[in-house]
Amino acid sequence: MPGDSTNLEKERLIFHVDLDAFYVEVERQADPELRGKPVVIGGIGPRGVVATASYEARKFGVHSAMATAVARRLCPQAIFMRGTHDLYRDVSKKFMNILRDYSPNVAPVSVDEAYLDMTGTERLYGEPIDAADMIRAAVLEKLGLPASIGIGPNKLVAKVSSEHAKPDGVFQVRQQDAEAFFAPQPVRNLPGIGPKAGEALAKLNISTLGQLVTTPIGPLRRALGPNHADYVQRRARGIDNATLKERAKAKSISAETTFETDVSARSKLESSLKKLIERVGTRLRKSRMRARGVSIKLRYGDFSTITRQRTFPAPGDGDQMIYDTAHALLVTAMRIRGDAIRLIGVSVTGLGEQAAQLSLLDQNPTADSDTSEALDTIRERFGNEAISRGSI
Ligand code: DCP
Ligand code: MG
Repeated sequence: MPGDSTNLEKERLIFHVDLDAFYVEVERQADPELRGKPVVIGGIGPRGVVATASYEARKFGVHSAMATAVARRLCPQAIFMRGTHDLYRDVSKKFMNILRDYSPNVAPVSVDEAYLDMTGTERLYGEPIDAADMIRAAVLEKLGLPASIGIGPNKLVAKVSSEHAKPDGVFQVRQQDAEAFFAPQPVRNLPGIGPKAGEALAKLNISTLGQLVTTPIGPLRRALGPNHADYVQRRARGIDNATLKERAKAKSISAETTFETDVSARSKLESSLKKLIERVGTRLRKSRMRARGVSIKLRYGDFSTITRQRTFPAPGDGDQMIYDTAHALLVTAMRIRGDAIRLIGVSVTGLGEQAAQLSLLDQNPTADSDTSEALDTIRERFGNEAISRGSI
């Protein structure tokens, strides 16, 4: 398409703005006593998980997604708190609105981060670094929160640059420098390379992005799958043509829950499974995708973990179909091993765009998709607890 190629020839200017230690800094606004001290926010019960930690606590090795119990061991002098989640949501909205003062094209990605297309703003704001400092100053003045900004020719390079800008800084990488900037970095620094791909690459003795770029595509395709290999190798060179609103492709959507105490009652497990599927199903339908199958994860009291997967009769997005398949997996797994369960998780897999699948392989959309969508609307308006199916 001629329109596309002109867009790609013109170098874009993309900012990735991300607040530093977001939850902690919001709490510090409310209580200045917390400034300069190690602070950990997250679940504070025996099975709680860290949402985030102040940079003072990170020095001791504390990080997001770590068990709070481990964080307590690493940094006992830290202040541990649950956090004020309604407040974070409000502040997040204000933050996004400030960003909209600087660009008409703002794409929020999570509560505290967004991409801004700043292409063509030099006449207005001067050098990109100066524009970034202006935005950081506005966020600091209006919200009291420190922000870091990565600047790049696309979302990918901007995102990786912002990690280098942190905390409280700006870091710019131009297109011609992107490959050299990426080369020495570990492969896991590349968004899109998760633990599984990281392991597959380690088996090929690939640990840096530079090595990934120079690996012949054949072995790479065998290790990562044909589509993913090409995609990842392009990105390892800092190439990314995604528009601002395009989301990185999710290949699965999952949710899991850890019980306060281990559970062996089937009814309790079934109701947890149902709730998880409602969450996963809502996200699936929101993303306008269909899934080819579902997998469940069960972790027992001794931490041993199993996953069981099954494909659907036809790709779909309805809660009922997901539940029926996942439930069959659960029942079979419980028959084989009846031990009490610590964690249950569910994930829908093999995701694809609805339109493409409808025309190519799915002439028979599942009947309960419409009902599920109606429930989503109600959940959105009245909260997730407002409705849940009596007899799924
Ligand atoms: N968060 C969470 N659980 C996670 C990761 C993050 O609840 N596993 C929450 C808490 C964070 C917020 O999301 O404050 C933003 O996530 P970031 O990854 O941007 O982390 P921070 O803003 O806390 O730190 P920084 O961006 O400075 O690394
Ligand atoms: Mg952040």
